[in-house]
Amino acid sequence: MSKRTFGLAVAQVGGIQPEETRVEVVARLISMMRVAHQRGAELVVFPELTLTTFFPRYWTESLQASDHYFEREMPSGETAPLFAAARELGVGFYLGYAELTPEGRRFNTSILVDGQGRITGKYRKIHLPGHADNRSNLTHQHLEKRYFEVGDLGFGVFESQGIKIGMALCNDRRWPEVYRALSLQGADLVVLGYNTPLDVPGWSEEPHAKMSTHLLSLQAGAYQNSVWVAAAGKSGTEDGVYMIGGSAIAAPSGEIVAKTIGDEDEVVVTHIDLGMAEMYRESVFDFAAHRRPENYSIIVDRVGRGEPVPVPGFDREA
Ligand code: CDV
Repeated sequence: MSKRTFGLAVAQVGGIQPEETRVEVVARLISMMRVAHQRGAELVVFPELTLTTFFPRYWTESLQASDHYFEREMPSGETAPLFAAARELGVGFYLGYAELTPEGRRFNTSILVDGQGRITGKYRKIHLPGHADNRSNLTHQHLEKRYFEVGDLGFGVFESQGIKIGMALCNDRRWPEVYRALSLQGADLVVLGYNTPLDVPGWSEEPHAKMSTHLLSLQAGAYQNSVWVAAAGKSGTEDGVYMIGGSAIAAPSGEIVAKTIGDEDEVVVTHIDLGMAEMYRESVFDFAAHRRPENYSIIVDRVGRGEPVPVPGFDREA
């Protein structure tokens, strides 16, 4: 097993209140990037929709009235200092933000930036949770299906800082297809940002289960696909809504090797061994030797749960 170490940080962001400015948020991100750099990080993962409060909790009659939550360019005047810090420190980053394209399309997006401040990867969120209609009886809503289109870039893996990095966003981490699509493209590491409110409309999971299903998703994705997974979230109270935090790094063994413990801005750094995945890729998860895609067509042919498919020799009507 060859040892290849890489300094990896997840930077959890404490709640961002509606009145906080981009300039203030970017300053917080830069100070976490400096801490990560001092501890030997080469790449820092920031959350989903990092630059603003999690605005899909608010109903809006007019999407245009919410354009101030969106970035029209990246970098912009307000985000340029983050790119400058990356160049100065030689540290790359992953950043989630709301994207408004020149054609007026809206996506929940993340970018990957290398240690020279160059954008080396981009992803637009595919699994958008929540609803599109106004549920005004709720104290807060989850309107990602109203604010964003389903991402149109697929699940991409990008060569950046000498490693292959797959990108995802938040709810994607709960779907096994995502990690498999990225691992099949040779990803060493999957990076993702998230916003997980404790109280999600229609999803009445016990508070302790919110954290365990979050971590379980990272661990299962890492183990079953022989990849490292790094996930950074918001934490603490944002405009009265508690976000669960628990930003973490999972190893190809499925173990959590680093995790935040607080509810404020917090950086954790680990020197991951990329070579550790090789043993898994060459044994139990040697995809080329053991996968049987001829039996997996139901996964792409069928979206929701349905009836059992016929099995030769078993007549269910009899
Ligand atoms: N922003 C998200 O995608 N949040 C979802 C849930 C909580 C709605 C998540 O899977 O964390």
